[in-house]
Amino acid sequence: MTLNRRAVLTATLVAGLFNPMWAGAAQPLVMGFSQVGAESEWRTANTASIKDAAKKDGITLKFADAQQKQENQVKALRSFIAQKVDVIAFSPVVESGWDTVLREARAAKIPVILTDRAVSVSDPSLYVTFIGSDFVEEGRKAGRWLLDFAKKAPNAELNIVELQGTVGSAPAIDRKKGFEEIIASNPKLKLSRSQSGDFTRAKGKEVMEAFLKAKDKKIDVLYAHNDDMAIGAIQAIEEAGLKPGKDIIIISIDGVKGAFEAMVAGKLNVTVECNPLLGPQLMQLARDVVAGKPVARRITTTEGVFPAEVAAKELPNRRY
Ligand code: GZL
Repeated sequence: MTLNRRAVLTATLVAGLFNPMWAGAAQPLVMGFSQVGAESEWRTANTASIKDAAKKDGITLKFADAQQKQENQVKALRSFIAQKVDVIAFSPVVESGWDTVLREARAAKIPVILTDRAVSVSDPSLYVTFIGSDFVEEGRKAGRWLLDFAKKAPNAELNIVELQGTVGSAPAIDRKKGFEEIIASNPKLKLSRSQSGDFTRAKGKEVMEAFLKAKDKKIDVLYAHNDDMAIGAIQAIEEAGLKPGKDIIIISIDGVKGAFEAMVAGKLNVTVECNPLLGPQLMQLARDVVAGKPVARRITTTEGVFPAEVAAKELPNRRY
């Protein structure tokens, strides 16, 4: 064997000895993440938080955007199972229809973490834990703000219209439930119309236009399940020649920058915070789950309520 060939062979062997595979270095954890879509400012911030955290944490992230379609999420979860990822995390676009694919993940011994939205399954052991907000409490916070607002004119009946989130989604179901639970204590508060705007600005504007065209009763209050629909509705209200935030009081949820800007402009009255920055907690949770450490079944984020009066001061502090 020539000197040259021996040198090459030796170099290869030495390099091989330092291959992390052989050095016993831990392989990066691989997470499959199925995201609802890119329907709102909140979702954009949520996705950024997850991607940034995975990068910082050295976790290999396989990310799939479902464009708000459940069938795309089921396909993504099946693909993650086929790729034998270490852990699956996802934000389920709707609550039902997950039992079969979650059973497939369990059969493949891949743990599943729910983030942001919950599922309704026959066997809760099909997922390890949930990290996200308490949507019922968010609805209650919106209702409590309105109860307080109504005290300014105790004898006035207030006609409320509601822009619901995606039909069948946990936030839409629970935000409605919490809001109605609270306003039930004041018979002057009447919810006259309620329709889904699918959490988007475009649909929120379209449905608000229809509410305004109905002209059956003067609308006093709009309750929107997220800021993006509220911002779309603000456009419809202005195009109808009315003053949003004054002629129609607007209550929404998320606390995105666009909501703070609308409040500073006097067009939105309050936003209930729903924290999308779950990335760092999710990555730590994934490591703990894969390591077999015990984790809480439900981890909820702490969130505030931001009325228009504090918007200008708070806006510079907003991280999403
Ligand atoms: C809530 C999240 C909702 C946001 C919307 O945690 O699921 O979905 O409120 C988003 O903005 O579309």
